[in-house]
Amino acid sequence: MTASTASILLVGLPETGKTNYLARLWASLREGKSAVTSTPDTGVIKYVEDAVAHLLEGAFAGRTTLDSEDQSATFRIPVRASEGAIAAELVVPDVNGEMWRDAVEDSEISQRWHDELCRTSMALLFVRARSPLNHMPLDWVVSDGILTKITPNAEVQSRIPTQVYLCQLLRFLETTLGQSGVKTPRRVAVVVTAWDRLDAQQRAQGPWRYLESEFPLFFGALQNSEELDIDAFGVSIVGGDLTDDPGFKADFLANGDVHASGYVVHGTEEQADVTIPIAWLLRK
Ligand SMILES: Nc1nc2c(ncn2[C@@H]2O[C@H](COP(=O)(O)OP(=O)(O)OP(=O)(O)O)[C@@H](O)[C@H]2O)c(=O)[nH]1
Ligand SMILES: [Mg+2]
Repeated sequence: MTASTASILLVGLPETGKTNYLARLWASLREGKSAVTSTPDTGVIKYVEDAVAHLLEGAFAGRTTLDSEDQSATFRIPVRASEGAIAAELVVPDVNGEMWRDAVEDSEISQRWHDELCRTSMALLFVRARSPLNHMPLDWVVSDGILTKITPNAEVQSRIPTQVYLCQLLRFLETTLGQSGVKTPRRVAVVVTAWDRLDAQQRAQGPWRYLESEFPLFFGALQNSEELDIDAFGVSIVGGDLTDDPGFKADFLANGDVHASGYVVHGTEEQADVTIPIAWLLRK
């Protein structure tokens, strides 16, 4: 990475859709017809290619097991948007979500990822719509203490609302992104994955409204962040659910083309191009 090249990191709690988005993104980057493209001379990147292979077989890619401290496993995919846009590199593979969850619970991020965030000025922050792991109720008696210091008590942890974790992840980004003198803008695209799982009314209202109703505390923190340039995106990587919707899966396998599937909602507008959140990060 040269000093003038920005990098983009994927950040999110377990099972929030990081790897599957990366797989779908990679399919588009490889095809070269989207708002963001990549130079294909990066060779065959097995990790992402394997994830794409799952999608082609009509299954979501599995959970990430890579050791987050294994630096040798990290590589960077150069990404480019329109003429004049910021050139950047996507840091892959995405770290598994346990690392981010532990960082919140310990109120501390490992040195290796702290340094990576400081060298990075942009991030995709993942939230998964209707994830069984989303813990919704905000219990102020518990959360109050957590916001000042995350408790090591397992019983209490299991009641920590997801939005409290999200607020802390946002705080990490605010305090680290671009801190080692990076000149490119400090930007965060909040990506709400599995957008296809929401009902028609929620989908029509767009990702900001979704965040406001499901995670009001996190929504407030995003709105009040003076330090970062933030926008929200709804993403469905293939346009439906390959796990719980056998009809959709059968149709996808019979007629689906991974490159023509999936969409992004920005504002309330739906667009077929899944690279849109990256294009937003890279805009001049
Ligand atoms: N319906 C639907 N489900 C999705 C979509 N994207 C992700 N998912 C679901 O989310 C699950 C988790 O996705 P992963 O990509 O493995 O999540 P991750 O953030 O990489 O998880 P870790 O590796 O554990 O950190 C998948 O197995 C799918 O069930 C989507 O666009 N639509
Ligand atoms: Mg993963």
